Amino acid sequence: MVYLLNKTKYINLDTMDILFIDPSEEPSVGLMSIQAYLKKNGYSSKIIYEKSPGFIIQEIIDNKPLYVGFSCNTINYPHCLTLSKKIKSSTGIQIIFGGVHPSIDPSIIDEASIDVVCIGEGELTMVELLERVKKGSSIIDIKGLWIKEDGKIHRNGQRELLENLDILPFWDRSDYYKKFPYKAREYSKNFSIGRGCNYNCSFCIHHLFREKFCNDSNYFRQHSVDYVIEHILYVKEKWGLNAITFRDDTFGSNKEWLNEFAQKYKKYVKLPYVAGFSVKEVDVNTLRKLRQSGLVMLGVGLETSHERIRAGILNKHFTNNDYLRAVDTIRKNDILVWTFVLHGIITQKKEEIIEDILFLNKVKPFVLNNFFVIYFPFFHITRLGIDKKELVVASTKHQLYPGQLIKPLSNDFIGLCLAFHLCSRWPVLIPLVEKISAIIPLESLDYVFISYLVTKYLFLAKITYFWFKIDFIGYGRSLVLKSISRVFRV
Ligand code: B12
Ligand code: SF4
Repeated sequence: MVYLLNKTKYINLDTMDILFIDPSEEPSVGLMSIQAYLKKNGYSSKIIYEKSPGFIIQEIIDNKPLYVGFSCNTINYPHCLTLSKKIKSSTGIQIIFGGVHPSIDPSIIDEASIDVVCIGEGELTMVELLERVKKGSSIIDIKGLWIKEDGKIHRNGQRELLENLDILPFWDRSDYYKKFPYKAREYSKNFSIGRGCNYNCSFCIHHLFREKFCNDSNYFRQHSVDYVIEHILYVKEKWGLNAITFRDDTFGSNKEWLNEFAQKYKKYVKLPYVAGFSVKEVDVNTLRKLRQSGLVMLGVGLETSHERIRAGILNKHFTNNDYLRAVDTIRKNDILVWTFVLHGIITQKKEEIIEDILFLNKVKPFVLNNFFVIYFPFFHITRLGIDKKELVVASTKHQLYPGQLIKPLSNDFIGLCLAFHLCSRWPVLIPLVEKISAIIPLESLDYVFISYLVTKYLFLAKITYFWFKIDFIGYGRSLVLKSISRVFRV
């Protein structure tokens, strides 16, 4: 197989088509899906999980790919850009950017080190790109791509969203597990049942994607139940599996689908699993069936106990009573409650954080994840915050990405959020936390990161305790195997 010269320094002979770079801690599911689809269509690719430019450049020299592809969100985009500059200057290879951030801001094509930007879903687009390159035909009008050629930028329209997700092969996890063998031995592995979401919360990506890619009717899509079950069985056979975490935005959207899923999952898989519903999707009949099939913990987002903020700012429409009813239904079905709370929402005051603490004290979820809102560029909440003049540029030291906007918060506000778990367990601590935090300059610390670490490690501790409780031997075994393979890299 001889490839064309494609404006790089290489003429590729029997080599790789694309080398993908994923510099994040958590693997990009999107890349794993593109890699699988490329393989299915006869194209070769590899995903490397690396941050070091030296390593990446050596991989390029060894594999001589046609393209290098980066997958990035807004937070890791600056790092990907720096890497792309180094790669470009030392190899001259063609570089593609794709993922959440390039999809919402394709103007990054103006960067000299970026040759192609993929907007939206990448599977069909990448296959078309490689097909055309190999045939030697022009690539400048491929849907879903912005392409730079001879100094001119071709801004093509969007590609339609995939209608039938079942045409996609299962995610290709092999490069990830090769690089991190201990991850293959983790007790619970991630799966997904579809793409998109039926809601438009202002702090989440979906309202932007919906505006950009489609009309409402085709945005939320699901795999067939059989596809999901087969994916699970495939992973179980290949790498082993003890429990499942469904990473979907809204697992609970389609009741008919869930009924079929509950039956087949119980029959063919029967492993404990964790999933997330939106509050209004919680209903007793569905939960009963899901519980019988293996559902052990269900996530429901509260975000704030303030109906005014929830509806008016976050665009989430349910009442506190709806939420309490949902929690009650989950508990009655012997399922654990996992919930999410947001801090630093525009217009939110310290007194409202205290009310959130007291509300959560009533709810007593098994797991509580609390985060500060990240005001991502273009998101509706960010536009609202700018209009209301509530946001300022974060200090350079604490920016998650250049120019990040934040809502300025007082010390005692931040203190209450950092001690949110403690205070919601023992509200009597509230005055003490307020007093202590008023005298510590918390706003000069990286409190977003600190709160992220607190919530992440508390979550890990709870989930570890939980898996131990339901499967002492299985979880213990997977923990030992994981530790051994982490140490010896086997
Ligand atoms: C599941 C999920 C996670 C999982 C797994 C993440 C992962 N890396 O896949 C976990 C829980 C680990 C996670 C963590 C985080 N997440 Co998250 N996550 C999601 C969620 C809900 C779904 C992602 C997904 O699986 N999509 C389905 C796949 C198929 O789509 P995709 O990844 O976009 O990939 C397609 C295209 O983008 C494109 N594509 C992607 N990469 C490339 C590369 C090339 C070269 C090409 C050509 C195309 C291409 O093709 C793919 C296939 O069609 C999204 C919301 C959403 N729906 O996007 C948020 C989301 C991506 N997460 C977000 C954030 C902020 C985070 C965290 C930073 C949170 C935190 N504070 O820790 C971390 C970052 C971790 C990391 N470094 O990746 C934000 C990103 C916002 C932004 N502007 O960047 C989102 C959009 C949620 C939101 N707030 O709206 N996340
Ligand atoms: S329901 Fe969840 S996934 Fe859907 S838009 Fe709201 S926050 Fe995003």
